[in-house]
Amino acid sequence: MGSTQVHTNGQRNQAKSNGDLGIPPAIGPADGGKLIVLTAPLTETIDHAGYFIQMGMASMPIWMEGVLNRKYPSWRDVELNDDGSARYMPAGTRVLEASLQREFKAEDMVACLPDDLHRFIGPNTRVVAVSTHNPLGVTFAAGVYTSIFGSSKMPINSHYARLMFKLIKENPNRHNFKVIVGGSGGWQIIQTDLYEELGVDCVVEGRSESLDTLELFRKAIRGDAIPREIEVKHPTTRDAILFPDKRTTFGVVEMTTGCGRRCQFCLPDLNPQIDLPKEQIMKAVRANVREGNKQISLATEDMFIWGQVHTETPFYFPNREALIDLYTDIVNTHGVEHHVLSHSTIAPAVVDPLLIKRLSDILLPKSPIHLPYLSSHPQKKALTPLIGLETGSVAMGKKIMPSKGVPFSIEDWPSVVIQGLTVLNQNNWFPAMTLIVGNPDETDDDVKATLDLIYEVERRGLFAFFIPSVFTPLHDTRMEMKKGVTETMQLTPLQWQLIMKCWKMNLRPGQYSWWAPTAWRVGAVVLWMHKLRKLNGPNFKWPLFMFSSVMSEKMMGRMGKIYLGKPIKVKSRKELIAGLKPHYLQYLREDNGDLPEGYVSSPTARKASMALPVLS
Ligand code: B12
Ligand code: SF4
Repeated sequence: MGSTQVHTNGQRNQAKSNGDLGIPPAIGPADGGKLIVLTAPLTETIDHAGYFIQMGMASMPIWMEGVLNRKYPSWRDVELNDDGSARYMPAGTRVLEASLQREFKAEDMVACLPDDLHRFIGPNTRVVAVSTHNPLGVTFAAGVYTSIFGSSKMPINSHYARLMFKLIKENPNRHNFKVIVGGSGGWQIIQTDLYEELGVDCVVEGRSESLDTLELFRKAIRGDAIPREIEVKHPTTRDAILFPDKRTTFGVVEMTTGCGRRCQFCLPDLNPQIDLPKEQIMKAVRANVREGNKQISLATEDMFIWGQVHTETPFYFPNREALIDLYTDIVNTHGVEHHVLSHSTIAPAVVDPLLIKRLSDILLPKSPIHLPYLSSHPQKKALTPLIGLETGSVAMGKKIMPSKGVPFSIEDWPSVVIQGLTVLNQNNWFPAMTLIVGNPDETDDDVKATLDLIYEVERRGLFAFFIPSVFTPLHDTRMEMKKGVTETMQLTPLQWQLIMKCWKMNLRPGQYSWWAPTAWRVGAVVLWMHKLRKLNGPNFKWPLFMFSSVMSEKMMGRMGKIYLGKPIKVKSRKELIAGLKPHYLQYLREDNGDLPEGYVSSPTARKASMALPVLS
């Protein structure tokens, strides 16, 4: 390793996806192989076509792989080091590697792609450690789209994850080593009990930094029995989180863990709320560019809590100066050509609109995302963080996410979404917003309230990519035992309408040619006649017709086939602030305006506002 030469291989796994699983010849490596071999599915490792390619592969069924092949003919190309190890791996694999190197020698381990496993697994190998994000595609969003198209079990990513497991299982040295799986998707193997089929000995839930993880590897190497499932502790301090000194897929560098808003369905929120030290983040950024990465993305549940965790100010009032300082230093790091946002929440855009403006000034020039029909930036650049909308129903919000919009009350959630999106759009942020359809006990009124909000967004000319997914009770969350909709056949006409209305709105920027709307119309109806009609049942029919615009929504509404949405009363920012608990006012910044008459902000907030450099 350490070499800078790059190899590509456009043929990776291609033949296998056509059913011919070319297992490599049964010769082991000349040196007897590595003691520990780390790997991850090809489709979770590639990073050259942007986040959307991986998200697409998580949701599209394998029979649609040809579409991707045509759009990204070289998606299988990956860069290798001279010894055949992977040039970049998902951040989870890299942190695992760093964690193991506290105990085992670097030369005894390797991180490689599945197609290269045969180069490193030999008689010396005792552990094959797999990191996976979403191996079976049974998570939210991913599951629903494949099931709409017909095969809920085999998204493209899952197909490639299974190929990886097959390669490991059929390796001639399999009897000598244990297969240990970890990562955010490990729970899918536990829940589906696919240990035998995939050839997995143990699934680890939790972080690799844990001393229990090290002990597990020691046991496996000694040849002792290991448990099938083990839960290991999450570090509770900033310094206990490790940063790899190597290149990661998409240049992912951890920024925070946990969240703090306590949504009932959320898994990452169960982790301790930690914002990671700037020096460590910057070191990991430099390691990425040193190894040829041009892109950086900070992994977080909510970028806006960074710099405000366990301070005297509640975490939902962003630390403007700290965020500006961090992002400025990242995008100005020599070699960083692109920067992509990951997750955030929407209330901070209402709390501190000037922060959004300042961040746009810093981040837009390095954004690789262009949205020509939406962006007012001279080069049409845009920022697209992932933000949870989840529901437009206040009643449902109270049940599943009462603190989602703090400091604002969940009663004001629809107004917070509209005002937040207004600020974001003004600054060329066009977020991807997730929605949950089919929550436990969801009524028609809840779905109508969400549709009202979506129609309000449309009426106001605002834009977000709305990504509806069907409720999935994630393992270990506070809603683990709850049951919602389990098949697309069970969706009501209103739930289908919500899903199809979101997608119709998402396609707006792509329909500015004369032919696109017609192509969609014809394509959608033909697909419905041939396949979707049977799969998704009668409730799907009118929402699909609405999606394809075969007739106007008004007319379908008059015929009683769809719900047209009613205008909602949206509070202004000033009205939202007027409804805040009085002691919160001290944390708001005067330079954003809208404070109650005669209010004087606290010395700290005032000082900070004055100290801020003006960037424009
Ligand atoms: C960056 C990111 C992405 C990126 C890049 C992913 C990549 N391949 O690098 C993109 C945008 C492409 C993406 C896509 C998706 N993502 Co994503 N993503 C994240 C995010 C923000 C960070 C992931 C990360 O790198 N974290 C940092 C590393 C260090 O953490 P880690 O991977 O968990 O690794 C630690 C442990 O898991 C463990 N570990 C990891 N591997 C191993 C292996 C062994 C053997 C052991 C012992 C331990 C171990 O140790 C590590 C730390 O020490 C997380 C949220 C989060 N904060 O984690 C969501 C998250 C993981 N994603 C999620 C989802 C749902 C998806 C999608 C399905 C979304 C969609 N519908 O399209 C897709 C699936 C993609 C696919 N290929 O199938 C969910 C997972 C839910 C779940 N548990 O099933 C999360 C938690 C977001 C959320 N809030 O719900 N994602
Ligand atoms: S805001 Fe997002 S990350 Fe935070 S608890 Fe809610 S769902 Fe989880």
